[in-house]
Amino acid sequence: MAVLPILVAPNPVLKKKAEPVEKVDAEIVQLMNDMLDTMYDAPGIGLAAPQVGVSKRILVMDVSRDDEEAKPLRMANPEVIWESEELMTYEEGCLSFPEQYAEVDRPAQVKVRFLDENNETREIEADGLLATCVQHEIDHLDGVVFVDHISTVKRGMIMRKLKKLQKLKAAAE
Ligand code: GNR
Ligand code: NI
Repeated sequence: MAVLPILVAPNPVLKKKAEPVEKVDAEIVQLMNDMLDTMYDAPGIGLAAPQVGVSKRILVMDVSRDDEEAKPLRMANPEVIWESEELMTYEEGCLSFPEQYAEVDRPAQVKVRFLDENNETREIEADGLLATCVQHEIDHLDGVVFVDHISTVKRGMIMRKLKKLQKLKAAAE
């Protein structure tokens, strides 16, 4: 069990395109498990490796509700191989933008191909919250964050609020 520190924006690692994983070996699985510990601790429903300072194409998710059994997903090199024309609007948050939320439009359904924790290629079809979340996480692997999908004015407001909050937090330490 390892809870890793989560990077808060603005941070250059969050803006970088992450490197593909060559093979999902024991070291990568360990990182995926540490990322799940970090995500559950936060708590969040997804986490991408750049958010813990690792510029590799790895993400973890679990969108199960508190009253359901846990459904952790571990993905390396995920790719959207199909997306619906239909869009869905969701009020998104991000662990790298604490306490900030904004509505983002994304395809309502996607098919994603990835390497699982056994280094096997798998595909999933996602809709609802899972579709939103997996697109949010894959964005992180491309150096894209949810505020990149909203207006410049709204993004400016969020970045200002975030700076204020970080200042307050620093002063309280
Ligand atoms: O925990 C998270 N919740 C969330 C809510 C709506 C849309 C996307 C997300 S992902 C976020 C965790 C996170 O920052 N992942 O990168
Ligand atoms: Ni995020």
